[in-house]
Amino acid sequence: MTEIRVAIIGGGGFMGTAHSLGWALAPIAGDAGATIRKAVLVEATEERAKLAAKRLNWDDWSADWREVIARDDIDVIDIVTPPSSHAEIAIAALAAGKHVFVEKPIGNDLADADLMQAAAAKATTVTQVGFNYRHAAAITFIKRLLDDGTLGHPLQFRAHYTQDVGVLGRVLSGWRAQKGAVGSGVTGDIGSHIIDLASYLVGDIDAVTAIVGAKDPAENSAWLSDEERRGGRHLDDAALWMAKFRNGAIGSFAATVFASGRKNRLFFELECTRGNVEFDWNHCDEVRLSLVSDPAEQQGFRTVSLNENHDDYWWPLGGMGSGYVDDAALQLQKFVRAIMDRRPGSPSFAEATRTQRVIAAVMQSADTHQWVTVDEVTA
Ligand code: NAI
Ligand code: SOE
Repeated sequence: MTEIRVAIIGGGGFMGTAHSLGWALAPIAGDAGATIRKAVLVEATEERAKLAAKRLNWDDWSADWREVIARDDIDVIDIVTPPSSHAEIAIAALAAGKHVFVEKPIGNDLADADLMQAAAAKATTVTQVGFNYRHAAAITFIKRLLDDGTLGHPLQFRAHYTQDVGVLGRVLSGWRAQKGAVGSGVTGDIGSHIIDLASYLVGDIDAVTAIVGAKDPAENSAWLSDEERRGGRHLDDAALWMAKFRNGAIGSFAATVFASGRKNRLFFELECTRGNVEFDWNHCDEVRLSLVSDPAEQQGFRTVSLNENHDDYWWPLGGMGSGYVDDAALQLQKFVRAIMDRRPGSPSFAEATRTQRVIAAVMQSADTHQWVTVDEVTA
């Protein structure tokens, strides 16, 4: 069987742990079509690299990603550094003939994303971006209900991604918060996940109109004015936007880290001509479903429990529970299958660049107070 040899860049942080577990689990939990070697963990310093490689069970370590990309015993470069370094590392890795998996958002801004998409288009290797939630078994099920016509035509998508880290004064990694450092704001950081899900399930977003808020966490007050936000040091901490999809559907989105009590709540409902689905990541083994064709006396929502009859649910018995690590592994397993089949990963650099264009459109609309057509946004 083919062995895929992976090097992870930035492996000592939050996602380094999730991906290390994911790479280990992927070929065990289901058929990835190849075996996986966790070959090298790269970190910013030798000490961090050595410690993380030992803790997360990687064969080797390095503090120099360029040297690792040049090695001919590495097939995949897995980038889990902050977004500002994604473009430089990914473009170098593609030029060296490696398959590239990069965490979301694809880059820090649209200029990065455009360069990465162009590099991927020239390469013969496979790319994928870490929009992990689209791989959950519940999302695979909803996608099938859309593709086989059970739900009919999408009409309205409403999504929230809410967390409490801002209101608690807790920032996971410093790079997330500061303008001019490396952060991409709440729209890029968590809003990007609901844009990805909307694009995957409903289709391309055509235009948006948005309001965003930024806040000094030390101040017990409302959002800064647009002028203060644009001139200050804080990125967007909250965002609301409405969207028109190319296929005529409409949508609304909310993302904030100032939502007391919300622990990584990714929620959406999708109304369609023949039914309605509701998903909440905090209950990720369930889908709430209503079908117009249900008998009159049974109308309303039922809860579907994901089980062994659903694609991407990998236990042979429902009710065993799946979660964040399963999702990390599922996306890596699918990436390996894409490498074996020589087809683009899901989402590819091109799809994730479109998501980055929507993020840029949201920010442009918040600044101009106008509807913004996504295709007209340039870096
Ligand atoms: P983090 O700050 O916890 O980890 C980043 C690591 O990269 C740090 O250990 C840092 O030392 C290392 N690093 C930075 N520059 C480096 C360089 N030049 N060479 C080697 N290592 C370097 O950040 P976190 O939370 O792991 O985020 C990383 C990426 O993963 C971001 O793009 C973020 O948006 C994404 N992410 C995705 C999640 C998801 O659910 N899909 C969850 C959390 C983060
Ligand atoms: C932010 O707190 C964060 O870690 C995001 O960066 C991830 O993408 C999200 O899935 C969880 O929250």
